[in-house]
Amino acid sequence: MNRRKATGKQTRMMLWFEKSSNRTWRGYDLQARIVKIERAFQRQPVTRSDDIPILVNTPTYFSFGSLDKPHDYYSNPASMLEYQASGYEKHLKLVHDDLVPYFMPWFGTGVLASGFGANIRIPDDTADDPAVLEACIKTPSDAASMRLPDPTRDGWMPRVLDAINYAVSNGDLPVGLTDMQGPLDTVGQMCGQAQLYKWMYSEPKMIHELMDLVTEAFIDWVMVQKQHIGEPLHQSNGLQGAYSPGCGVWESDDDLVLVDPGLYQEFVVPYVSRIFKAFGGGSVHFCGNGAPHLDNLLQIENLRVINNSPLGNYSAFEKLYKGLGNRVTFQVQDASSSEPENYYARLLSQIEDFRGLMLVTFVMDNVGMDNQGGYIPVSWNPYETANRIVDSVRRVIEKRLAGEPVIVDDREQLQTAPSAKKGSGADLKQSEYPAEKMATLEVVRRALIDFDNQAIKEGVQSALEAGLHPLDIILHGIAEGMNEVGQLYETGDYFLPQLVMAGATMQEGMTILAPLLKEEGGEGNISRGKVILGTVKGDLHDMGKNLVRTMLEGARFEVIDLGVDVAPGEFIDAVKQYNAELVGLSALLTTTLTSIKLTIEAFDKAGLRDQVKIIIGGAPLSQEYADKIGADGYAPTAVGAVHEAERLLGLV
Ligand code: B1M
Repeated sequence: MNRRKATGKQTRMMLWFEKSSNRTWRGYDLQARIVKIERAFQRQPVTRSDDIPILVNTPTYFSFGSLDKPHDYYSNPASMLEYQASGYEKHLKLVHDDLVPYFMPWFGTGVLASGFGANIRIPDDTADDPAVLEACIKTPSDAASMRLPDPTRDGWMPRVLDAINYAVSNGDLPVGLTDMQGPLDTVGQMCGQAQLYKWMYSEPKMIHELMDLVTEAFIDWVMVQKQHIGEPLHQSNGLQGAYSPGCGVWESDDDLVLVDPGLYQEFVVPYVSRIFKAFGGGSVHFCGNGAPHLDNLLQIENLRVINNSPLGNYSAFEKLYKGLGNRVTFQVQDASSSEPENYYARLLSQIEDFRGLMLVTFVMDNVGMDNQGGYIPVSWNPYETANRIVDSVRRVIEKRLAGEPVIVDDREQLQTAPSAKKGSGADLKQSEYPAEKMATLEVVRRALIDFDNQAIKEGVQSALEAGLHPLDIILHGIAEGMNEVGQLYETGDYFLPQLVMAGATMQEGMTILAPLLKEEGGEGNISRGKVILGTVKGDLHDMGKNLVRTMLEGARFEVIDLGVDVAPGEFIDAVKQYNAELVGLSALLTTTLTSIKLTIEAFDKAGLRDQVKIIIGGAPLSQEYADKIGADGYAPTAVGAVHEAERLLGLV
């Protein structure tokens, strides 16, 4: 890998707000809010609810959940600047929060990865964000050929610089950094997340080299942006929608919630520490449960801010917040709640020390968050919603400071960890084999749980030598093992990388067994049905879908995986081509729920609806929604998808 030394000429640069004349914007006095935020960064005592900064971004700089982005938002810097500036002006007039405006040059989550060659999907409409569609590293030799990107030339980086330059020259807002996916997320986008997790085990040296290169590129990229902005290295005009005076950089580590603490410690902590050292401290962002990573987060050097969306997991938030022990500023970033009083009462009910707490929520035009952290369609006035949030949070904190209990509406259940579902993925009965044969099956089952590729080959070989039929090895060894792996994931004992590895181990076993079954004409016995699977149009999340594929394959379904961003017509063509009886649709975005509905309608229109059963799944979906749009099945988990497939095909 070729390295280029990052250059960072930073002489006498000032933070925009450091000049006292800059503490007013278009006639709005920002002084009090700036001081309040600075106090939160110093983690000064909180004696009144008004000491806590509440920042409500309306309208948002990103497109997800937005109804009014101009059509040229991503191609014309003037348009992006005008949209944000006029939005801030309206906001400052109507909302009584602590927002400090700055221009966010937003181009989606894949800018750094695009600099290395990852392909970005340009959204069809402006209610969606640009994001990486395709990995650029498919083999270890691709990894070895990676070079540091040139921000003036590569991928979407020049667009960001154009927007920064335009805003600096023509605007009156301070300018901040673009989206900064950290090295873990960026390498995940470059390799594909599942491939990254496999390589963390099989090619650790290569992944460390990639993390090293991407970290260097990240630092270089921030320095270049700061030079164009005219901002000091150790300070920032704005990070992820919030004025964050205590640190120079932020990094998004969404994949933190997906990998286990061991891998995160080895492959991420040292690299993020290096970034934060270069900028005098930084902020780590992630959506979801970070509690398992408390020790890792505490090991990151120069960590100044945790920016987290707890997504309705109240106990995880409490554990994380208290565990950090007021050593950092904590920004709660959840999307706006549809019942703010209730939501924040639950979230803050066990918190006593409010030093360093900030609320940095955002209001989307047509999507809100329910009390379980699920996103729901809404129709509301963003500015009224923002004021409701401010008032609700202030009331909750007032009560907490006065030592009064906050009244929590208990009609809805608090989120609890999903309970493991009992039952097998492949309708297995415990066989009564002699001990010698059982021992070989146990080796196969165990190999999957330990994702030991050598052990599964040996186990399968000894099972065959002991006289077991290939189909029995699949049924009583492989399928049972995979089912157990799925349950370990659902109970939180395994994380995504372990599932990916178990899937790869399963393939090793199947490579030996499938040809044997084929030879004796029993191929039909392997496949219990053909499934066309994909993430629907507009949605690029693929990890849940990949897990569903692994679990279905483990339960002997033949899966034709169409990938992400799949249009209704592509599902229909695949059903015809493979004569499949089952279709699986995955969606992670509330805004792509309509794609699920449109896909089902397209099957109706094509006259194929009676020939296939359709299962839907993904975090924003529910049985209720499945019933409403006429899906045949719904599963909240990958193991559940197997149960649904079996039920719909009459296999149980
Ligand atoms: Co995004 N993202 N993301 N993201 N992301 C979420 C989903 C979000 C909840 C985070 C948040 O609240 N801020 C939010 C969606 C909100 C909503 O609409 N409900 C969100 C958003 C908004 C976005 C962007 C719009 C951000 C932006 O650009 N403004 C953008 C969208 C891009 C696009 O798709 N057009 C975006 C981008 C990204 C990354 C690229 C950075 C990355 C995706 C990488 C990838 O998938 N290759 C990413 C990630 C990693 C997440 C989180 C952190 C993790 C999602 C995940 O993979 N979970 C997520 C927040 C969170 O959940 N903590 C978030 C693990 C996976 C195994 O679970 O997919 O739920 P899941 O699958 C489960 C079940 O749902 C079920 O089984 C699986 C295992 O049991 N299941 C099925 C799934 N499919 C099924 C199908 C079935 C049956 C069951 O039958 C067919």
